[in-house]
Amino acid sequence: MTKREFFGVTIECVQGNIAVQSDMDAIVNAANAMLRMGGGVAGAIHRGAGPDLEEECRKLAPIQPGQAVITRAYNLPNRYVIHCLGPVYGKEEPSDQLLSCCYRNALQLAEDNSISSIAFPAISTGFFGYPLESATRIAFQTIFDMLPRLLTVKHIRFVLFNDTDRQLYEQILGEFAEA
Ligand code: AR6
Repeated sequence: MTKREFFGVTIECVQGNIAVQSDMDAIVNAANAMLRMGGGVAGAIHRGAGPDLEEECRKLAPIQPGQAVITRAYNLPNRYVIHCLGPVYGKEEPSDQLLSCCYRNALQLAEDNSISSIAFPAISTGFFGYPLESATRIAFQTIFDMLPRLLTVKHIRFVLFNDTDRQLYEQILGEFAEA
């Protein structure tokens, strides 16, 4: 696990479960439009948070691809959950811009809520079918564009479900770091 610092912000890529990141203020959900439980990341987050999360989400749904909304985290070990609706690859276009909006809007919500640490999953790369490598480049490009303007966010963690995905993230982060 490598931690790197850019513009005073620590960025790291770890293998694990997004629902057990107890040292992070906020975790990001790869949500569905209705902000319901679902599978993958959304399933893990809603199971960890308990039914009160769906109750709060009900008032905020539906959301559009690229949009992000924030809720409390209930039984999860975090203060907030930021729910992003990623694009369905090849269907919701332009997919790259919509995916970029997810990362930008999530980070903006983090700043608006004085959040200092935030963990992201690889939005859209599971059920929504986005190829991992292009999705990873979009995630880093968007975040690197915002880094110089971040005031409250000091720690960004990418949580990848398996070690192959984590290695790809590390490799692409290395390319951005050298650019
Ligand atoms: N922690 C970290 N990463 C995970 C976890 C976990 N617990 N579970 C899966 N991943 P997905 P999407 C990885 O499908 O593509 C849901 O049913 C997974 O390997 O959760 O945006 C919602 O309800 C993949 O790389 O999100 C929506 O309907 C990545 O996280 C839809 O799926 C995202 O996978 C959203 O699809």
